[in-house]
Amino acid sequence: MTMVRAIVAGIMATVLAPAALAASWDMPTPYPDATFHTVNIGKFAADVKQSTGGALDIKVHSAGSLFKHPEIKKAVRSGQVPIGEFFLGLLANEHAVFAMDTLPFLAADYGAARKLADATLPKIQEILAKQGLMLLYSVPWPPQGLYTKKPIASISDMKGLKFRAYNANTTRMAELAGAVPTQIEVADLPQAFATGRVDAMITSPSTGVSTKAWDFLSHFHHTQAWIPKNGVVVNQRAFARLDAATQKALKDAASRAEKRGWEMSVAETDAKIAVLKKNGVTIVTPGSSLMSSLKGIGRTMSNEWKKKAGADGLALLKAYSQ
Ligand code: PCA
Repeated sequence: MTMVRAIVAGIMATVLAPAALAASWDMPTPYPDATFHTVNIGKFAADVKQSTGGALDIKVHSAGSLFKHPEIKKAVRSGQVPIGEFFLGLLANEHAVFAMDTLPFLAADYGAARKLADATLPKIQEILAKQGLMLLYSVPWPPQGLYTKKPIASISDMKGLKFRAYNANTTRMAELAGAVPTQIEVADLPQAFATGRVDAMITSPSTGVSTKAWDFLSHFHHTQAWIPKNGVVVNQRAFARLDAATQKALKDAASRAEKRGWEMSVAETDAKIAVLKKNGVTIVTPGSSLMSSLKGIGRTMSNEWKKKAGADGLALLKAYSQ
C-alpha cells in the first residue's frame, strides 16, 4: 500500500466508524401524516431512537412518498428499505388469511377484531417470515362505514355508484352491491373525487377526515362492517445486522406501538365521526333494509372465501369462531 492510500484508508475508517455504529432506516408508509397510524409510527420511531440511545434512527416517509403503497412490501422484501408499513388486506389474493379482516361482518367490533387478530397473526407471521419479513406489529382501523353523496336507504340506492375500493374484498363487495369499483390509494382520493372518477367509498371515520370527505361527500353511514389492520414489517436480514440490544429495543418499542395503536384506534371512532359532523357530513345510523342487504353480501363473500380458503384457511376460521 502506498503512503497516500494508507492515509486515505485511515481517513475513511475514521469517517465510516460512527456510521457503522448508528443505523439510519428509511421507512415508507402509505397514509398521510395526520392519520393516527402515521402518528403512532412517529411515536414508535421516537421511542426506538430514545431507547437505543440514537443507535437506530427511523425516518418515516408517509403517504406513499418514498414507495407507492402496492410497492412497499416488495421494497422491504428486496432490502431496498429495511422497514415499512402496509395494509394487510392488500395481500388478500396472496393467502386467504389476509382476506379475513375485510370480510363484511365477520369481526365488526373491537372485541371480535382482537379475537380475529389472535387467531390469524401467527399464520400471517409465518407467511411473511417465508418471504424474509418479520411482522413487528399490527394495528386496526376503526370500523368501516359507507360514504356517499345521498342517503342510502336500501342496497338498490348503490346501483351504478362509482365506488372507490382498496383491495379485492372491497372490490367484490361493491360489485355485489351493484356498484362499479375502482381501486384507489388514500393519497390519490381527493383527486379521484374531485375529477369524478368515484362518488362513494367505504372506509373509516379516520380516512374520511384525512381526505376531507366533506369536500365531496355528504353522508356517512355508520355500518361498522369490518375492522381491517395495517402491519409494520422489517426485513429479516436488516434486523439480523442489528446488535442484540438494538433488536430487543426495536421489538419492545413495537409491542408498545401495537398496544398504543389499538387504543388510538378505539378512541378515533367517535372523535373522527364528530369531526365529520362538524364539517357538515350527515351521520346516518343505517336502516334495517340496508344492513340486512350488506349482511347478505357478507354471507356471500364468506361462502366465496370458504371455497378458496383451503384447509389451513378453514382451520383459522374455526379457531376464530371457537
Ligand atoms: N383506511 C384505509 C384502509 C382502511 C381505512 O379505514 C383506506 O381507506 O384505504
